[in-house]
Parts: sequence; structure tokens; C-alpha cells
Amino acid sequence: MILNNWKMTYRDHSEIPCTAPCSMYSVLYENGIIDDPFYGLNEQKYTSLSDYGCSFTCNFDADDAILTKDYIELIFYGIDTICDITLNGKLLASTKNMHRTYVYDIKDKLSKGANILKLDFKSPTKYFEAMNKRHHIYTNLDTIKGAAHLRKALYMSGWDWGPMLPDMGIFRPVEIRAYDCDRIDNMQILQHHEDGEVTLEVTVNTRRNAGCDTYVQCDGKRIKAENSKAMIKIDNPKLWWVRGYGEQPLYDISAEIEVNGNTISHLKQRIGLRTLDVSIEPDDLGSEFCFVINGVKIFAMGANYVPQDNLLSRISPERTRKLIDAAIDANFNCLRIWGGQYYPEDELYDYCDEKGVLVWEDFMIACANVWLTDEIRAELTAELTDNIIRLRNHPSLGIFCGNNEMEQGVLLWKAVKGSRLVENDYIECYEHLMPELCGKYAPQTFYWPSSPSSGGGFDDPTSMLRGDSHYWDVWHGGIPFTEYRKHTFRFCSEYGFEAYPSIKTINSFCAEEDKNCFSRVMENHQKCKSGNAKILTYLADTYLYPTTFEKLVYASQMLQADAIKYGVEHFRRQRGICMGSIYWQFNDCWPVCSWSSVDYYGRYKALHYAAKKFYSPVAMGLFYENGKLTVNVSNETMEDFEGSVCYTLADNENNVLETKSVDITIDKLESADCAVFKPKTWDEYSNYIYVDLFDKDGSFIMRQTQLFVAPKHFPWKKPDIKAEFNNVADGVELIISSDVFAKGVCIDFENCDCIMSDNYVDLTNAEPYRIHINTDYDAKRLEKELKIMSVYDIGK
Ligand code: BMA
Repeated sequence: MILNNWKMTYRDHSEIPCTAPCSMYSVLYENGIIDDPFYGLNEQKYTSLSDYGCSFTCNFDADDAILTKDYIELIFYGIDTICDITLNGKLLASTKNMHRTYVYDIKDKLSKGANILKLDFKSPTKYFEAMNKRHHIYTNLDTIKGAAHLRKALYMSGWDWGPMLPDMGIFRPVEIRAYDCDRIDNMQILQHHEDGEVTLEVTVNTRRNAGCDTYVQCDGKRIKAENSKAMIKIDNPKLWWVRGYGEQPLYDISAEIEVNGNTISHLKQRIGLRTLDVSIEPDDLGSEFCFVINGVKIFAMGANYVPQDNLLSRISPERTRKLIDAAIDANFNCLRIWGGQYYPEDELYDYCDEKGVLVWEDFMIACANVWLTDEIRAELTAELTDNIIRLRNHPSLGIFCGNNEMEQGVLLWKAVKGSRLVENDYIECYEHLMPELCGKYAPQTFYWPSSPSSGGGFDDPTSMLRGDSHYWDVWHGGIPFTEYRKHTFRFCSEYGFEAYPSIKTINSFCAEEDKNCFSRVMENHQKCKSGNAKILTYLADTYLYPTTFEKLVYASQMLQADAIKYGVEHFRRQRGICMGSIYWQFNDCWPVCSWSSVDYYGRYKALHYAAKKFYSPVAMGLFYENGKLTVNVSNETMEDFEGSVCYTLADNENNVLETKSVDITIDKLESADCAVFKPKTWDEYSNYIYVDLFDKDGSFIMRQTQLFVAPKHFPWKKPDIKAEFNNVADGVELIISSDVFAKGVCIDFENCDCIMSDNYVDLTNAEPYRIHINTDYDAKRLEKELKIMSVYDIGK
């Protein structure tokens, strides 16, 4: 029985009916008591609402069907966070950790008929304040001081892309479960792969250890567990692969408790048969850092996932799947679940299993020291046990990582007031407690102490020659993004560049008169200190001064796409040395100017369309070095690639000055410089190069362009861009063409949102360019709503 119907009381607002999941902010907002906390400056006004507690009550009936069972449990899958739980007037428990699942035996506390469950939430901010007075621990400066004392998603208390709305409430189901005898709690499934054969070693853990008969079913076999363990050999095992390298066959596996021929409890999971590890083998440079799936070393491509909302009740399985679809659309094969949030919903991992998206799972600590008191140690132990067990059987799970940026953080922030040394707590937490729990509950999942790290022990965690790296000299350090190509990383798990979200997203929180990047409202939706100034500084190097706010938004997105593309092409060119690119950041938790490539409403920034190309399994990068243009093609597939690259030197009016084609072969899982072009003569201010990549059948794969000067100095001609819309079976086809060279042609629609097969395209010749629009809108409607912008427009 799921307890859905609650009543919330907050200060003088009493007994507001609500449906779980629900929280203080969501109930106040949905009942019109507060305005949209994301609009304008509302966030600032509403942070302090968390200075007061709130309560949720639920009246429910217990009938004989429940009361006659041997065991009755009350289960909380997610309560946020400091809460006294009272059942029928008696205190059942007090909680202090949103990352745990709480299970209570309530058989002797239930009454026949009416019962009342009350959750009294205490103010998190008051707790932060009190704890911060007791003991100051370092926390990232954008977050409320003291927040790291509580096992509550840190980002809720403010981040450099997130609002300060430290909510409280019920964010996952509350369930009453009644049963006889015993129930299955979880399974541990170890996989043994040998010479193409797979045997599963399944341990079935039951809640009561009652010693009933348990069976495991998989692949058409039903095997009785002996001492809780069953071995199942899979016939003709079909391997699960990360997307791009093979299929994602999933096997159902279930465990059952049988009593007198009846199944009294069962648990079903879906698994994939694979070996998945991270190789940290030493090599000539240092040591590699690379995911290995079924023995194949792969190049991880993706971005960092942050929570989808600050009001957690709004996150749904559909929304999660839609977001992951956007990741897949941009050819991601990996997502890093960054450590400053809460452990995401099961649906996220299920969908990653289905689609072959590799998951990097941080444990939930970011940019804050842990004060490892006995209480926090116990909380962490319980929380990690819950979550390791919950996540361990997902085929997509590639790594558990102790924290975000704390190994480097401790070196920077050193000891604090108080008796303990931060170093001791660090080592104890990430190099003893966590790996021991992982070893116990998920021995086949790779554990890494921190991101970034070179393996732990404060041994040069920011080294570029070992382990993973966070590279922020570009953006936070303010140096040009060309710097990306000067470094050799082994695996870049964070680097990023900000851009404003779509103007439609800005409209959702900003009135017309505030549309200026330095207005109070816009500054409140830019949480990175001096972020706006950074955008403008970088812009100055590249584009003309944007003459309207909307052009600034567009230019910032072009710049962000340019910057990250510039990095990724270099990382992929270094395949073998570098084996991963996880840019910061994939998504947003509210409408904001941030590093994301997909905004809060799911709208793609230019970067996301660029990612689709630079993360394409076969991708081409251009490297203009020493007066020559080198074409690099990387082939992240399991087959050799044969095709051709066609090079053209053209002028700003698209007159062809020189052209040449070269056949290429790129071995599977390799990246190679496959052609070098040196124009005979050229004018660096008005000429440019475009290179098209074709497969061996002559089908077009992608186009890249290369200017010789910054776009601000290129003599753009006013393009006459023609756009023709046609209804087709699965949406609308758009055919665009331009009479002159047009760069970054952005197609948008005033009142319609569409995801397109491509956008921000470079039109380099009069040939029509076809874009597929995945939409229910009709061609005519889209034509009416069409808005076009290109680099030409920025300074006009
Ligand atoms: C990294 C992340 C986040 C942060 C981002 C941008 O340090 O781990 O903490 O939001 O940079 O500053």
C-alpha cells in the first residue's frame, strides 16, 4: 500500500491536501501561496521559507488483510531530510539523511481501522546554522554555510548553477508492506565470464533470514538457492555493450521465496551480461584511465548530469527518459552522475541499461569536507549500503567514485579549526570506508576515490598524466579555449563553458524590461561569480559586439559550442592517450545561464547540436596548424571505416578556389590524421576552408569549416537564406540554402519547440541542406513561426 494522500501544514497554512511526492515549496507553489520560485528574484525571497519546519500527515486505514500478517513494515524510499516520524502519536524514529531508505517494523504500532502517520520536518537551514557554529567545515562558497553537515543534496542549498531553495518533504514513495514469513530484500549478481561462457553467481538476501526455500530464475532455468546462493549458467550468452559498440540484450532474473508450493515473495531485476572495468595500467606517460567493456577499451563521451529540478516532485520517469534521449541524440555513450546531488531515480539507470549509456556514479559529496563524526560515519555507511545495493546490478554502472573534487580540495583547504585533521577524515572516508563497502557489496564494480584523482593518497590528484582530470583554466581561469589543445589529458571528466539558455527559456523567468545580462533578474539567474563578464570577455576574442540581447544569447551559445568542440576534437585525436570526454554540464535544475548543453526545459543549446557531431561515432576534426590544415578522423566503432574527405577553399561568397578529395581508411577504435591540405594561395581574411566527410558509398556524414581569422574579422556577406518546409511521414523536412557563406545558421520557432536533426549549421554552398524536424507541428505552422539567425547577424 503506497501512502499517497497527505496534508501539509506550514506555519499558518494548515492541512493543505497534497499528493506525494510533495515538498514544502511544491505544495506552497501549487496552492498559489507562493509565486513561481524560479521567476524573477523570487528565489531570493523564498530561501528563508526553509527557516521554518513543516509537517505532513496521512490518515490511512489498516484492515485485517494487513493486520493479520506476520510482519508489517513502513518504508520510506526518500524523505528530505530532518524528520520526526510519528505513528498514532508515538515517535517512531528521527531521520537525518535524504539518501537512505528507511524501513520500520510497525506491526505492534498499528491500530485496526484509522491510523495517523505524521512527518515533522525541521528546518534544514537552522540546522546548518547551528552546526556551522559548532564546527566550521569547508563548503563551496555558493552553498549555505554548514550545509555539508547534513546528508542532504548539497545543490539544494545553492550552487554555481543552482538556486538556494533547501526544500523539505517526501520525494519518493512511502509504503506499507505486510507479509508472512519472509520477503526478498535484494540480490547480488556476480558474473563470471570465461571463454565465451557466462555463469551468474546469485546471492539472495531476505529480510528475515527465515530459511525458507528460495529459487532463482533466469534464461529459462529455475535453480534452488543453497545457503542463499545459486549458480546459473547462461546458454549462448548475448553480451551487453555500451552503445556504439554492440547491442544491449537484457536478461530478466528473478528470485522467489516458496512456501508450501506458493510464491510468497519475489524480486525481479534486469541485467546485462558484460565485463566492465576501468583500466589504470601504467604506461610510458603515466597511467591510462579508460573504461573497458567486454575487454574492449572505449572512449567515453558524454557530460555531467545534475538534478533535473529543485522541486523534486516534478521529476517524472517520462521527463528522465526524455532527458536521456537527448543525451543519446547527441551521441553520448556516458553520463557522470555528479556528487553534489541525490542518488537519482531507478528509472534513470534502467533507461541507461536499455540504451547502453555508461554510468559514472559519484557518491554524494562535492566540494565540501566531511567531518567524519561517529554520526556521519554511521549515516554514510547506511546510505552507501542502501545505494550500492540498489545500483550494483545495473549493467550500465561502470564506476563508483568517492566524491567530487575533494582530494584536490583537501590539499587546497587543509586543516580546519577543531581537533581533527581534514586529511585524516578524508583518507578514512574515501580510502577505507567507501572502498570497503564497495568491496563488500559490489566487488565487481571499479572504485575510484575522487574525481579528479590519480589514484588517491593525495598523490598529485590533478596530474594530467594519470587518472581523470577536471580542467578549469579555460573558463574559471579565464584563458582562451585554444588552451585545450595544448594539454594531454588521460580522461577529462570536467571542463566547461557557459552560455545563456534559449530566449524562450529566459522569457519564462524574465520580464521584457529585465532583458539585459546585467539586470538584477539576469544576474540572479547567473550563479557563477563574474560569469557574465567571462562570457563577454571570451566573446570579445571571437565575435562582434552583439547589438541586441537576443543576439548576445545566440553568440554566447555559438561560443560555447566552439569552445567545447575545440576541446573534444583534440581529445578524440589523442585517443589512446586520452580515453574520455565528459564535459560540464549536461542539464539544468532551473532556468539559468550555465554550462549546460540542454536547458531546464529540455531545449538544446548550440553546444548540444555540436555534440551530436563531435561525439558522432565517426567524427572529423580540423586542425589548422603552421599554415596547414590537418584532418583527423576518429572511428569509435567496432569496424574499420572507409570513406573520403573532400576539401574546398572558398571565399565569403562561396566561390570555390581550390578543391581536392582524398580516400581514407581509419581502423576500428582508432583516430588518425588522414589528410593534410595546404592551400596554394589564400586571403586569410575572406577565404575559408570547408571539409566534407563521406562514407565509402558517398553518403555525407558531416561538414566542418575552418576560418583563418576570428569570426569577428571575417567579411560576412548578408546571406539570403531560403527555407522550405515539407510535411513528411514522421515530422517535417526543412531544406535550407544560402547564396553566400553563412555560419551557425540557427533555426528557431517563435512559439513551437522542436528537436531537429541538425541546427547551427554552416551553409557553404548553394546546395540545399536537409534537416529533419521531429514534430507534431505542421510544415505551414513552422514556416509561420520561423526565426533565422547566423553569425552575420551578431554585429548588425
Ligand atoms: C566543477 C563542478 C561543480 C561546478 C562546476 C562549475 O567544479 O564539480 O562543482 O558547478 O565545476 O564551476
